[in-house]
Amino acid sequence: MSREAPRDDPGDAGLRVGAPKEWAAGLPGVTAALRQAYDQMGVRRTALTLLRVNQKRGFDCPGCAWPEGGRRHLAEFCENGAKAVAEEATTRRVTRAFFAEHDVDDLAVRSDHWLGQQGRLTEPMVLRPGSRHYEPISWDEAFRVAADHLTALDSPDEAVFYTSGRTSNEAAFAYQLLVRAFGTNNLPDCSNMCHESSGSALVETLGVGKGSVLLEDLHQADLIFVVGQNPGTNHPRMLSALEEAKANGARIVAVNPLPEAGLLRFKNPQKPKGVVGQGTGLADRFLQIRLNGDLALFQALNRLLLESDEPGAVDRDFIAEHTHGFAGFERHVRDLDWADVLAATGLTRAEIDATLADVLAADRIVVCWAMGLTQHRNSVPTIREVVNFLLLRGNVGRPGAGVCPVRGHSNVQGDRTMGIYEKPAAAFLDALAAEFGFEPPRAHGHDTVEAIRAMRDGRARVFVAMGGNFVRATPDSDVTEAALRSCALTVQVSTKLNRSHAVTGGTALILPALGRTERDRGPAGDRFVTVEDSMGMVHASVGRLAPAGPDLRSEVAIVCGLARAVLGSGPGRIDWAAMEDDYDVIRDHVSRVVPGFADFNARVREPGGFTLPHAPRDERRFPTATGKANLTVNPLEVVRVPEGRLLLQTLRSHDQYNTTIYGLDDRYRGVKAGRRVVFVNPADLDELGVADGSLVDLVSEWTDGTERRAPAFRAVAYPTARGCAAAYFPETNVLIPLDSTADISNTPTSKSVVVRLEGAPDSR
Ligand SMILES: Nc1nc2c(c(=O)[nH]1)N[C@H]1C(S)=C(S)[C@@H](COP(=O)(O)OP(=O)(O)OC[C@H]3O[C@@H](n4cnc5c(=O)[nH]c(N)nc54)[C@H](O)[C@@H]3O)O[C@H]1N2
Ligand SMILES: Nc1nc2c(c(=O)[nH]1)N[C@H]1C(S)=C(S)[C@@H](COP(=O)(O)OP(=O)(O)OC[C@H]3O[C@@H](n4cnc5c(=O)[nH]c(N)nc54)[C@H](O)[C@@H]3O)O[C@H]1N2
Ligand SMILES: [Mo]
Repeated sequence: MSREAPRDDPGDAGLRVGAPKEWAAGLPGVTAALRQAYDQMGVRRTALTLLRVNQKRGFDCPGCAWPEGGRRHLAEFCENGAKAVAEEATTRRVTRAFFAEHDVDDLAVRSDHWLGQQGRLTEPMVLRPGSRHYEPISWDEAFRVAADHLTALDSPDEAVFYTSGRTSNEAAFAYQLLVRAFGTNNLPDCSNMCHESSGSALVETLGVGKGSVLLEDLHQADLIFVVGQNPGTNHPRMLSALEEAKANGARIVAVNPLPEAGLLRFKNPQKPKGVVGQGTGLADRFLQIRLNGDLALFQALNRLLLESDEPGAVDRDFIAEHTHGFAGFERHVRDLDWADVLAATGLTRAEIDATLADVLAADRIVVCWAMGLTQHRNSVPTIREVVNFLLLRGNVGRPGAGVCPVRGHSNVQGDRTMGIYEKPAAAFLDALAAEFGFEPPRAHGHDTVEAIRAMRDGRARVFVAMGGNFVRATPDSDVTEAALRSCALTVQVSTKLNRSHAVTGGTALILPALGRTERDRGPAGDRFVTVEDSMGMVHASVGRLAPAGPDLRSEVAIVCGLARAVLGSGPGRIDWAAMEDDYDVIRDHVSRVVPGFADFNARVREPGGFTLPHAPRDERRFPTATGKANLTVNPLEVVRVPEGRLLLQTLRSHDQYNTTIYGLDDRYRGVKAGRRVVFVNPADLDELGVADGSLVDLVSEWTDGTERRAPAFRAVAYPTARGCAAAYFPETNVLIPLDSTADISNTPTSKSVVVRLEGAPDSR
């Protein structure tokens, strides 16, 4: 089933594995980033570009969604932010000559790394039925090709419109408007694979699907849990906030199967002593939990809090005034079985008791989390239990306390706020109808997994992606690729080449977009866009670099051009040309459709932008079904992995951005020049009879009896929790069954895949 090794991939011939690091950033972080940046864009452009990241009149870092904070240092330096910028601001180009040289079959056997290294896409390209080469096409003709396919469908629901999380608010709003005016809610997005579980759990329990803390809250907290998150790699600027919290006296508890470098110790490259000295020890307590043990851990803490004699262990006033469901919750938690807790977490009772002592000593608690909590079958109940934990001590809606789901893509939160959602609220659709004078579709659309099923089964025939790399980011790669190939048309609005350009429908379009770093010239001067960070701050992003080519268009312009071709003059009152020429027009529409955006155009021009309202945070008001914060009952089901099997998580190396592979090292984990590694506890390797360093196939086993194989991984003895393994995505996405998703959120279970290791001596 699986592809042969890509031709131009150096493979793992040079793979070396050393000891993992115990600290993050410092001088090696600076040099690693600058090396990458010089390589992609030369010295002068590097200096010009990196100085503009996250500055008041600069562009928003395309790296992650961590907020900038009030005082933006000149070049708040972040290694992986710098790499994300270099990847976009590269001087390398993919031209028509490139596509003449490489046909799609050639591109389809290249590695993700090789594809990304070819540089920026520069002009619209089309792959016509029967042809194997992309050829140039004018923008107008490209829009016509797309429009012809879309309007030929039997129903608008046969089209799917994906969005990745870098798309600006303005482009996202225009895009969802186009899709709904066309007549469908098929708006899956990367969120479906990312923080959907957080949104589902938070809407139900607190009434708002977003985090309830601001940066100041983190600085003021007494106790911060960092659960299922690797900030040293994925949110490096968060380490500065943790450092500041520590300086103010906070304790930090890291909950993770892996001893991630950034959690243990941080050398702030911003401070001279961080470059040469010992840095700051971050985590005061490291709970090396088993994969998927977090529901058990938080439920155990909740039980201990309920049983504690300590005055104020439970905030009874808060419970009485602001919550609903306490009695049922208490009954359930008091029945918790300690043997289950210890089996699920792999922790000792002493570790849990010591953590309880941290909790009791803290007045203000924040829990931060990312993909380690969201990508399991029971992710929604797990996050609900985290909410229970915070509610028990009144840790929502007051300074220094709250929920902090740390978002991934830099504008993934904003895209959802703008209406990129397959299950839009009736109120949002009503507002859209009133503003534009047409009746949007009401039936819910496909999320990411449902979209793949629809394409697989022939119920969807046109696929359009606003950014991202759908075939690589999604699970069950072989199934997904076949689904995409069965489409009549696939359209990718992209900045860089990736595998989604090589796995195509009968006709395929590549529409090259301006990136965030680039100047966006309009008829009335330069245009800017806006983004929302992980803490609900909305601010402007202004590109300054010369565009990668004269033919690039902004995402907004692409949406508006496509809309005119598809919709003609209907429906309702939508002036696509006005929106395209002047993004203020879009922002005015947003100000009337999306709550919290009144006076959008004026407020976003204020330095630093503005913060969106958040009822639980601002007024301790919980807009849930009960009108209170809901305490929930979450049954603990311990995942029992069969004998001889491991539970595999698929995660990011230090040298990648999702499916974009910057390089082949994972510095903090001691891996150099290779990605096909599987980290396993040495005691498990012993028990399985697999030698450290040997080659194995990863074989996943699904409940329906099917198996999936990812060949030729190097087994690496690594200090992960017992029974658990880790390997990088996207190479391992082939192992994740399409039907293996989280209850309620339908997020693929990328962090719990049952696998066995099979010796494969001849597979290279
Ligand atoms: N440089 C860089 N930055 C990025 C990205 C990138 O790829 N590169 N991606 C962006 C995106 S879209 C996202 S969503 C975020 C992702 O940010 P993260 O969530 O930090 O990313 P992952 O690499 O998936 O790491 C998951 C972490 O959770 C731990 N973990 C896994 N399973 C469990 C579990 O069951 N319990 C607990 N307690 N821990 C667990 C893993 O050991 C690992 O430390 O980062 C964003 N920022
Ligand atoms: N096994 C496994 N699978 C996972 C995950 C995991 O942890 N494990 N994580 C999941 C998560 S959290 C996420 S968010 C998804 C990510 O899924 P996606 O968002 O679909 O994937 P990315 O790799 O971020 O997309 C990279 C591509 O986006 C395009 N791009 C970059 N910037 C821009 C821009 O400004 N505009 C436009 N139009 N295009 C741009 C480039 O062409 C680039 O090749 O993957 C998910 N998949
Ligand atoms: Mo993400």
